[in-house]
Amino acid sequence: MTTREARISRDTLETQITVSVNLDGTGQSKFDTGVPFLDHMIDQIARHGLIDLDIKANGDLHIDAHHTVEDIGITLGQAFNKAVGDKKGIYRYGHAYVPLDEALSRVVIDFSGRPGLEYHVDYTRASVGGFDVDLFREFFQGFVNHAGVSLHIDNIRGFNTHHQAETIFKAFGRALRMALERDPRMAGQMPSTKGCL
Ligand SMILES: [Mn+2]
Repeated sequence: MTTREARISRDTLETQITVSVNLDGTGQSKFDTGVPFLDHMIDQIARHGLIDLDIKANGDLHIDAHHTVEDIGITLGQAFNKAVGDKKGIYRYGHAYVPLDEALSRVVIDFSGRPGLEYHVDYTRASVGGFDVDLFREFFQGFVNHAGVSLHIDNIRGFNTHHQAETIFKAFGRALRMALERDPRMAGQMPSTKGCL
């Protein structure tokens, strides 16, 4: 069984980012992004997705975290797209509901090859620990555009913003894991009647 790994570097005048991903990992993660709350959230993807992640980012944080967060989403999407390869034998669809105390989120993903984001989240506060939570939409839009996935994110309830965000990222990790797992009954076939994704 081949290991699905990729390493992508992306340089612009605003950010320099390197992402390494192993979809068949154990949840090991290493971050050096300068945005601690984002690190805490992406850590949930690694842990609950059993995906190894190593992310280094050097962004224009003297302006704000916008470019860095968006570009990490883009680079992570590119790394996933490369690592997942031809998608033969995977479940393709994944979904998860994750609670954290009062908060509950649902994430549904399809490795369709077509980018699409439905993002339905009303944060009760605009920021957590100095992090503007509206940037999470930019993160997911960047990921979706470059991973080529349909992604539906709904925060169903919650009043603590940290909990709202954390349930989204945990559910995202779980949904990724389900979608990317190899289905033994598929026996390496393409999970599409089109023959390609
Ligand atoms: Mn937390």
